[in-house]
Amino acid sequence: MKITRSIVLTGFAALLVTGSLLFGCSKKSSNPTSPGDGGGGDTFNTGVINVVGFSFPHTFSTAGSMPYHCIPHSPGMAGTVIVSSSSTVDSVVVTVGPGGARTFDPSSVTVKVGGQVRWVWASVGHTVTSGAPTAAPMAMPDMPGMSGPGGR
Ligand SMILES: [Cu+2]
Repeated sequence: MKITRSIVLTGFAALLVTGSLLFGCSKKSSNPTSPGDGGGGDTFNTGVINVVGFSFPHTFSTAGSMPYHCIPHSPGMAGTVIVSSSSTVDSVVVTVGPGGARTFDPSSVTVKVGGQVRWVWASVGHTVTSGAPTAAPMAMPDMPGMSGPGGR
């Protein structure tokens, strides 16, 4: 039956995709070069994580303001890591999707140069991806008042 075979293959493909995303994550975090991140030293992309409690640490070696986002919920789900030579913060934890919300909490954190940010997933279906959010994957109307510089 053509239809049955199609369903089976689709399910199998979904398993393969899920598996490769999960197992590919640790590789990416230790070797943070992924296409589309625009290069530079502090790039990362976890892929979609579907495990509550998943933990992704990243050490920031370059001072500056580092935007990041969640690909499926871009551009609304985004945050910033400020890496500052005047900071003394060694490490900080950011909760991903607290209570199922499409947010990072806190959305802006500051660490010292060489400091570590650890993201912990509180709900599933999110990525932590370096870089500013670009266009939404699906066409969405512009959100007035959300495009200016954030007053944090
Ligand atoms: Cu998300």
